[in-house]
Amino acid sequence: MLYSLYGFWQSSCTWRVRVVLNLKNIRYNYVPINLLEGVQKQDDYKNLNNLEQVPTLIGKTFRLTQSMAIIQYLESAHPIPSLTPTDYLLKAKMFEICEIINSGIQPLQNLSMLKKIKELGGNPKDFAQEVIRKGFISVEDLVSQHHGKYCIGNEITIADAFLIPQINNALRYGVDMISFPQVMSVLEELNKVPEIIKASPDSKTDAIK
Ligand SMILES: N[C@@H](CCC(=O)N[C@@H](CS)C(=O)NCC(=O)O)C(=O)O
Repeated sequence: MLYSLYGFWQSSCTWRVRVVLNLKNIRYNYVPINLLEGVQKQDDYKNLNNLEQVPTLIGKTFRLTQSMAIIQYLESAHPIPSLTPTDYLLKAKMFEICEIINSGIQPLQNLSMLKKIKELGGNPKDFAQEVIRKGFISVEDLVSQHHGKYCIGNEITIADAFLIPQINNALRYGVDMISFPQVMSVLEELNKVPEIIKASPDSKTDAIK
């Protein structure tokens, strides 16, 4: 195998990478890191990722953290099929959606952030719902501009790999997604794609059934 992917079945950032690996038909070795048992904080794993987060991708000569960097590497090293629009503006629009999720939603509803909110006396679920809803208002607006099956028109792009796991997080935290019909219609289309179904958390070896 070319790569080992260290991840956790429920981790949305790992899920993004799994979607891209599957769409590019790249086989990989999967190494589960149980976030709920704190394995990400153990020395062996911290030597790979000192932010104590998943995912980490190991190749023959390198180690990469950060799902966006990992996905960019895979997109360059395995360019077919391409998951990036050739049109410059659409490419920027794709990254706009990715970044809303990558830096505007996910870090604010991450496990360690929600633990901290609880420690400070706040309500983690309310907080998570608020940041997810706010982010999806923006994503819904962007997806609506493209009138396609997927986030950006009728080709699957990296934005779709970011979208699917974030919708799952939204549903886990009890966000009512009825207000985001375009986003949910993209999900319906994506759920018809076998490579995407195969990337779902339930099909991972470390999934708690
Ligand atoms: N920006 C990073 C974020 C990684 C991240 O937040 N990972 C989460 C799982 S999705 C994690 O490992 N959380 C562990 C913790 O909070 O203790 C990326 O995109 O890879």
